[in-house]
Amino acid sequence: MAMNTVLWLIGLFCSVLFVSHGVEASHLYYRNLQSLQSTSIPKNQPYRTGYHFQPSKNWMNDPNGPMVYKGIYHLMYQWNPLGVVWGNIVWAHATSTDLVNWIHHKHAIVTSEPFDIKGVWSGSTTFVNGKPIIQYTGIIESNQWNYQVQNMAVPKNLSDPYLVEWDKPAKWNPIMKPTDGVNASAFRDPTTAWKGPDGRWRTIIGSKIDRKGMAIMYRSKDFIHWIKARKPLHSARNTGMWECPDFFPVALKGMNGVDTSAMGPLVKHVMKVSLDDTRHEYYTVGTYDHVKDRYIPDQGSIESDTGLRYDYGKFYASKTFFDHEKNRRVLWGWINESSTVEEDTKKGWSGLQAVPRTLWLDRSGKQLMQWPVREINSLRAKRAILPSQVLKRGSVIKISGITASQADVDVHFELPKLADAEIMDPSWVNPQLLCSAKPASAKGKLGPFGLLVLASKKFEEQTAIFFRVYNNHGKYVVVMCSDQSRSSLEESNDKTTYGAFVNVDPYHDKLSLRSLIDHSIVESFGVGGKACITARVYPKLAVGGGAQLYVFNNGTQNVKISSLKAWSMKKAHIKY
Ligand code: DQQ
Repeated sequence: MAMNTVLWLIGLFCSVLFVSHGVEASHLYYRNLQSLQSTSIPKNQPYRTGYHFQPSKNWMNDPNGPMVYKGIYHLMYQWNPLGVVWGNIVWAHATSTDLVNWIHHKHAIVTSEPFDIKGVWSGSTTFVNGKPIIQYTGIIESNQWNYQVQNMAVPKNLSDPYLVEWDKPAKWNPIMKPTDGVNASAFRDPTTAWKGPDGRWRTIIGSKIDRKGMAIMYRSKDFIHWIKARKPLHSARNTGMWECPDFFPVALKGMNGVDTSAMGPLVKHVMKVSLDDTRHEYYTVGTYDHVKDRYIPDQGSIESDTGLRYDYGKFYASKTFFDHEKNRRVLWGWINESSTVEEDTKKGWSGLQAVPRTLWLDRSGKQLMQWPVREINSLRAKRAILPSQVLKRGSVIKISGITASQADVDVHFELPKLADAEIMDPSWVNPQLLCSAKPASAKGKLGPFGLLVLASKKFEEQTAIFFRVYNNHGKYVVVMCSDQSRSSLEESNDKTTYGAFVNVDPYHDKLSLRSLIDHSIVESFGVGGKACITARVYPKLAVGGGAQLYVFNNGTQNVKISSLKAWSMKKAHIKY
């Protein structure tokens, strides 16, 4: 039996084991692998990234407690110091002055006390009177599997901008226990807290009762003693366990972020949850009724992973923080591998963080917009420009002169003859299925047009990110696809195609596409950040100098490139 089949069976066995105990694991447990360091990590690492955040080795998952303190950005994250699969988790800690280059410090939080002896899981930072306080989930020793409580950690030395030392006050921890009928194995991931007009702090914890996902709310006067609210801030039927909830205000107008405690007529609120069952996230935009302490999503919101998502590809356990120094809200999200555990073991690492994104409310008030933080532009090096031109039907144009395996490309299209769009089939309600049924190779009328990235010289390998435009009873529907089906000659990887409808009127607006290409990751931002799709790919031929970049049009109608710029990207410095 092949090694990966064996590992898969072990994984399956483990999940079955936990389900039979009535407990759902948030990650697959590979008990026999979690402390098995990869021996002889290969020097040749074609899939390690140049400018995405990743640890030196081993497994990484959720971003934890991000913040900016005294001009220094902090990113902590769930890390396994001993293996390439989930397990032995600590809070690894890195800091940066620009969100691009990072220096690691000693682990911020590790298991040590009765209140976290079995695990230090995800959590967030809140500024309380200017002082950062972390709240995180501890796993305690118990007959019950994965018994979860919430703890706090405070900096030992507030004059150290790197906040290297953290204290977990035994006097106060745990600060929240799963009392009152709360499911102890479904009680985790405290959010950044906010202060209500009554001066009391509020925080929420992800949970569920049967299949009803919920955000349990706690209140506190002093940030030490917390009292559970009778009702959750919000819940939704049939969504399963809510991991890593995030709840924050966004300004009604403009791109600036606002403090997590901001409320009133100038803001809307956003609730994001990560669904353990599907490993997808969704968010809604709505109103926070601070008198009743309830969140009410706007009418028409879809509360499942068919609703709005930050990212329609790989992106999970995300978390925002308010960057008070630059007045923006910044989003971090974990991107896992699409390769087998066997491959991860060979390369010696697993998991990346997406490039941090600035996030704000779209002018429509109905959805969020996202864009890579502007600091990423500082890595732009050699530039290639394609002059404005018609991209004829059936054409493929090469973009030369840059490092196509580590690049940033931004293209804007104009559509001269919208009337020729294909008629939308009313059964196409799921964009991902539509994109899978119509890959880049399937000719259309207005589209597919977009980028071919990480393409090999003879196109045996290629990842295509593209648009198709349809006519739906006189209204235009735009779908954005990321087609990984031909991304690698290697068969064992997950090559799922992703798709998203983009809420845009191509009659008035240009269809733009920016892709951050980084060896094994392609992060794409459609129409200024209205729809984002992140994919992991593992080409065999399109690596290093073997990778090519193209713009293509496989529709029967010409489209116009109004501008195309691409840059080689320099390497970010990450010190371990
Ligand atoms: N990962 C953490 C949990 C969280 C999950 C454990 C989400 O706290 O629910 O590593 O990926």
